[in-house]
Amino acid sequence: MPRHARYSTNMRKALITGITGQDGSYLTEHLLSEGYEVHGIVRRASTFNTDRIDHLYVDPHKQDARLLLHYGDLTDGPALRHVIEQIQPDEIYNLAAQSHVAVSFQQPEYTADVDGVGALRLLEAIRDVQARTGREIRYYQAGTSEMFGAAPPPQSEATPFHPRSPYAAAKVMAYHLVRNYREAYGLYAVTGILFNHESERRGETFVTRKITRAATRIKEGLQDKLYLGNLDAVRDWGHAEDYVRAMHLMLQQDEPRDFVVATGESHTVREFLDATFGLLDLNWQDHVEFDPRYLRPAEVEHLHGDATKAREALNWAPRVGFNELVSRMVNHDLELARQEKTLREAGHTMTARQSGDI
Ligand code: NAP
Ligand code: F7E
Repeated sequence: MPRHARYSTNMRKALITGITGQDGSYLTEHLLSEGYEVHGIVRRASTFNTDRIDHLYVDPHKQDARLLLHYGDLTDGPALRHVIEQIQPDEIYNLAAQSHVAVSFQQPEYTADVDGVGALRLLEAIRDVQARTGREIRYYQAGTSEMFGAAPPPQSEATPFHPRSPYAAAKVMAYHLVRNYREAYGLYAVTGILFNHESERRGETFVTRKITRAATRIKEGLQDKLYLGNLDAVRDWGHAEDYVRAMHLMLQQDEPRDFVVATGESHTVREFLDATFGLLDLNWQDHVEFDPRYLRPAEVEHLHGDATKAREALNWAPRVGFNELVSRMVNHDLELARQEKTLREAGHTMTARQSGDI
């Protein structure tokens, strides 16, 4: 974390909040490949939390370092403002969030502060810095299909929001703030309304990764049971690598506009189980048990996106379909399970939890 980093003058600069998350890591790869200097905000933690971007990290003392990290937190307005003043980025991608829907019922106030008010803190800082420097800072807000909640499918930009969790309500707040700052102050600020997107880097308590981690560990004899909640929920699952391309495209348009990003293909959690365990020649009914702890006080039953606007205006289309998504996650996690087994057989104590969830 350099206190006085050297910033080149003509290279486009992006600032990513949530850079250590699933999407942050893929977006960093994408922007570096597009020639950007990428800055990221990371939270201080007592353990390292940069696993997903460690492969991209270059010692900031080296002349060619184009990935630079800064400490900050979405709950700390002055620190965010300071980083924006210091970097003066061309683009800001606000991906930081308490992003787990079930957890948002347990930590509603914190979720609202980070996911809702956090966006406001960034927008206010952008407004001030932009007014003072006269240089435009474009802003991307990570919106979500959870904002549609109970609205019947298919959901598009025209579908009214009906949030079903504190997480979704906080994201609706951020959506309206973005729209308001666009209308009131002329900011180039947009919300991408992204449907579920997964990957080999997905957090292990989201249902897809929880399933692929458990199924592959079951295959290797490392665990026997997997505890889940509602198997009937329907989701439109894509691959995160595809979705970060859409984020970048949204900030390259002549006019700031919001877009839905989705595959247009939906499956139940049960079908995700079929696909995962099927690839491993296992029968999920022999291993999956119901645990009411994983039910939510209010559920989002059916998400199915209509991304026609993004396909037409951004020329964006997903490259990874459902079967490839599942097989990439399964192959990756099978390798992890095999490594774990080898270490275990060599007498090493492993720390992986049985269910990957609390
Ligand atoms: P993720 O893996 O959970 O990553 C969240 C990121 O936010 C992490 O870098 C996390 O830091 C950071 N963060 C959390 N609280 C913070 C705080 N108070 N201050 C600063 N940083 C904080 O989420 P994701 O799947 O990459 O999603 C990225 C964004 O898109 C999120 O805003 C999410 O709500 C939204 N979204 C996701 C999906 C999806 O299906 N993945 C769909 C629609 C929208 P640590 O690493 O330190 O925890
Ligand atoms: O749940 C059901 C659960 O936690 C999917 C976030 O990235 O996408 C994500 O939110 C479904 C739900 O994702 C378990 O009830 C059953 O119906 O993987 P999930 P999510 O809630 O859709 C949206 C678009 C975001 O914006 C969020 O940030 O699966 N389900 N059993 C379970 N879910 C979990 N996590 N764990 C279970 O044991």
